[in-house]
Amino acid sequence: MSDSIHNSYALAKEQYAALGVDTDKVIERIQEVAISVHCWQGDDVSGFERAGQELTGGIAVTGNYPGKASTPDQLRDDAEKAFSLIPGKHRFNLHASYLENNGPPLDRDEVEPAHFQGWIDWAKQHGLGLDFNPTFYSHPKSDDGFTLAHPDPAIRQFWIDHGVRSRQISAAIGEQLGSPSVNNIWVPDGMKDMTVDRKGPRERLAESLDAVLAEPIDKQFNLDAVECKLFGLGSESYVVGSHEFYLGYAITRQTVLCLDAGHFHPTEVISDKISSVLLWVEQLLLHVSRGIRWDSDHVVTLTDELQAIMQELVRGDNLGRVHLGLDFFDASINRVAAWVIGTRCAIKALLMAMLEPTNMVRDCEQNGDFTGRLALLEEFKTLPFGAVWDYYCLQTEVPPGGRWLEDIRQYERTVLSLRG
Ligand code: RNT
Ligand code: ZN
Repeated sequence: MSDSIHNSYALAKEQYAALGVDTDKVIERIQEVAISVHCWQGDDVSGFERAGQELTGGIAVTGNYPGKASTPDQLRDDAEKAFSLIPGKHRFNLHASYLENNGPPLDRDEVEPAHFQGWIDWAKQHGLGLDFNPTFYSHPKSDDGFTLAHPDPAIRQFWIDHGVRSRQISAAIGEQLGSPSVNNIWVPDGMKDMTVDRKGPRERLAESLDAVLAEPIDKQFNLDAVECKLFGLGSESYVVGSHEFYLGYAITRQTVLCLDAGHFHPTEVISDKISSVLLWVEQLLLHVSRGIRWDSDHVVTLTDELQAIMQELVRGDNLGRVHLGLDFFDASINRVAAWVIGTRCAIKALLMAMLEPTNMVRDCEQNGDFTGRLALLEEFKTLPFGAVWDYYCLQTEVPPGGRWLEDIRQYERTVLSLRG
């Protein structure tokens, strides 16, 4: 098997070289790109605050595949399994609700770096980076559908305090791991039906965010990001943190802007937004996801849009300014496999983009030869990209092709199926 992969790679390398693409260099380059793998696919966005906590905030997980992680150790085991089947060195993206608290129950406005030390030590041990998110949902104080924009100043203050503490945790993570942690703020605030006062909540959200971000923190340790959304379940008519809201906020406050692929109108794509917003904000965070009808969070697959996103990052030379994160949750399939499928697809799309003989089509475009551009772009689709992917997997000691699935099945038999 490994012989045939080497042989196929040698042929592919020649074919790409004839088009001016150095596949060895691409394989070197792609290893520098870390994907921030979201913890919440592993346990249906449950977290470890309380058993049986209901998921709220306008997001929903469907399915009841057995074997879900219900402790931090189980989630780490599952993540390690997933990472062992994904080429490259990556990051793990935590939510505040994934704390480890051995003391008396504490509320969101009391979380501290100490509650994440287990995660930090684990990340260090495995050479992973970590990112962070304050958790503004699944909590009694978010049950009205409002958090940072809540009309009650006391509730607003509670969530501001949570935001402040989350930033401090994120900074502690970044400092200990020697790599800035992106702290992404997403709030579910919005209304189900016709909203008369659309301005007030937005003014309050801006003011609360300013309070959350007031403390100066070194960007070496923590990077603040804000995430917009068009609608959620129960916030169909009005979302306070819309795209326009956060675009303006990120520009004026110089934060990172987060674009989630599932957070726009179904015909609207984030791939076309990247080159525009990068003119005005310094850095982007992408939540790579796959929206289907009402759901913004299906497992990422190798779609046209995923390829278009990665093409934008590579063609536009934007990788240095974009943090690549994943955001999906599916409980109807093996959750560890979901991580592997989504992350491998993201990396595959990136590899495809890096292998593209872009200069050839760029020349066509610049010369007004749109026939040539279309013809070549279609021809590129059947270049032997799969041979390079398999070789890359082999080089990084993860299973090429579909062989990782047997590993997952084995893990399901020996670990997941034994969980209560
Ligand atoms: C929700 C946002 C947000 C969440 C995570 C769990 O619509 O996409 O990013 O998915 O924070
Ligand atoms: Zn998201």
